[in-house]
Amino acid sequence: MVIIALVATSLAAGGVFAVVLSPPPSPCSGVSGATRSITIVADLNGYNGSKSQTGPWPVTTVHQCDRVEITIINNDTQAHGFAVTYYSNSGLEIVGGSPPQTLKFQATKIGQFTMYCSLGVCTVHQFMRTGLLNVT
Ligand SMILES: [Cu+2]
Repeated sequence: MVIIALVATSLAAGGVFAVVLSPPPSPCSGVSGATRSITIVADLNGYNGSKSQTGPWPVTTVHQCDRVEITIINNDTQAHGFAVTYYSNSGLEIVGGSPPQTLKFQATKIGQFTMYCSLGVCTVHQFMRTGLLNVT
């Protein structure tokens, strides 16, 4: 009787786990979306002059399933990073004097995502923490 109860419990739990663990279908499967090109210039004024802004900067809005291409131009002599929460947490590192780099991803998830410098050592780091990507 105990054994039967245990088997029944594990089967029930297995069923629950199977439901929880099966990945949801991608909201963008089969959807190519529009391409959104964004350019960010990193220099001693921050990202696109974010040093002189009080709120989030730069701010950009795309639609869900759009293909986002963010090009980072580093006009500084020191290295800067560029990351986007959820979409690219590790981000890019652009050494001073190196060619632009482009981060590409499909905006599968709706929400607000921070665009920020993923290197903590640059001298204008405090101005590179408030970029905002809205996915609507
Ligand atoms: Cu930094």
